[in-house]
Amino acid sequence: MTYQNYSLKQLQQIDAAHHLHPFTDHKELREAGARVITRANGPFIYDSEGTELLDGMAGLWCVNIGYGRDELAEAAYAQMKELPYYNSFFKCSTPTPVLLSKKLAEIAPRNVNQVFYGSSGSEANDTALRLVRHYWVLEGKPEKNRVISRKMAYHGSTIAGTSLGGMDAMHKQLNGAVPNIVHVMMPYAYELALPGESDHDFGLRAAKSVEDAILEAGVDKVAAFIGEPVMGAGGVKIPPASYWLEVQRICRKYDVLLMLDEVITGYGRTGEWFAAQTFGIEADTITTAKALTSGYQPLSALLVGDRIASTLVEKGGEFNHGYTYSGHPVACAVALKNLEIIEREGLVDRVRNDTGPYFASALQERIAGHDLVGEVRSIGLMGAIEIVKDKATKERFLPSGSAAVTVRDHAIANGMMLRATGDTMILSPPLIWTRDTIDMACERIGKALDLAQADLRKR
Ligand code: PXG
Repeated sequence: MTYQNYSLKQLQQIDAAHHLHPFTDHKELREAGARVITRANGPFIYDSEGTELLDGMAGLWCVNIGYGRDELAEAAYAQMKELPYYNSFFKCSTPTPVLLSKKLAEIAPRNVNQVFYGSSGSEANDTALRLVRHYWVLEGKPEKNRVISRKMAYHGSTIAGTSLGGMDAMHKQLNGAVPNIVHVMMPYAYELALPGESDHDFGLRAAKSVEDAILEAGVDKVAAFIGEPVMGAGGVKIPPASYWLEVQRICRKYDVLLMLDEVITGYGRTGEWFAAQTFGIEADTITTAKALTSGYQPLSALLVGDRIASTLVEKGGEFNHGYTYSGHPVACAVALKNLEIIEREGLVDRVRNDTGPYFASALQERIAGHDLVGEVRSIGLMGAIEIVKDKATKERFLPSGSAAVTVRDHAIANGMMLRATGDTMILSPPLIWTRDTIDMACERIGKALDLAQADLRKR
């Protein structure tokens, strides 16, 4: 490819001159220059200088089957030659979204049998919000339009995604959120559990905040509750087992729809196809994207439960919503092949029975004891490491978030791509990781923690 004619410095200069990156302080990036990733294979990514990094984040929570899969490239190529694009508006369809919808209905929880496509998680959540509100209008209850979400939730970066999400910094720049969305506490025991409160009781208390919000708004006003089964960008916050069952009970009691955002947890990450299955709950909508194609193509699928779908079909009328690329034939062909590979290689079972439990014990045994680590936690192949100044008091380093960045920088310098969010290190690797890859990651992270500790002591 022609980029090889450019030096890193040239690429960085052109990048700085013309490319506005997402979630970036542009002045800072222009001073430092971007790291340019040029190729990848299996669990490894390589930058323009040939440096190999073990990718602890599966790209951005998405490359579940790892890099360098010829079969996905071939599926895209074949589909592009046969039919690169046609729309699914105006009573038309193309074969790959049809077949993908059937496949998704097979692997989704039993009450979910319909699919609406977009190209990103944000778009899918926009669809989900419009759909639940439309549902209540069709049911003759238009005043039931409030949606309850949670602080620190991440539901995307469009106006609807940001409004649904609970990130303060994003809300500050919104200058007018979508109305009638409220945010309750997150189920984050490490910081929010009361002294002596069991995980079980904390889960019930966090769920109670949903009930309180419903009662405060008035039962007749609440359309739905939305949540990531495990909060991702907010810091891999894994709720106690009591939480989701109780949230489901509350939603049913007050006839509030349950919307799950499985953009990160979908397609195997927690050791089931969907985290809804891991937590034993049923949802009315399940937002998915990312690992649906392992990130090889942009594609999202909003999985729609029977309750909403049957009203939509039976009460009729046009749902005035859709995207040019809804059901894109190439993206859907890639998704079909990706799901086939996940199945053929038994990756979901492997996470549940082997690598997930091994990952959990490796973090406990090799990372949790480090002086900088307040807590490790994981579910399937999704984990977090809390960075603290004092293990006993959970005191953090100041300024907030700086210590995690120090750890991350040492991790990258030692061949390990990790993400830092606030004071939390995050891991969400490809599901192809083996026990050996987990060992390699723990060794590199351990080294990064040691080096960071030496730096932080000097401060
Ligand atoms: N829901 C969830 C739960 C997500 O994690 C989205 C929706 C939006 O998807 P799109 O495809 O519109 O980006 C996401 C995306 C991070 C990070 O810093 C996480 C995401 C995106 C960008 C950065 O961890 N998640």
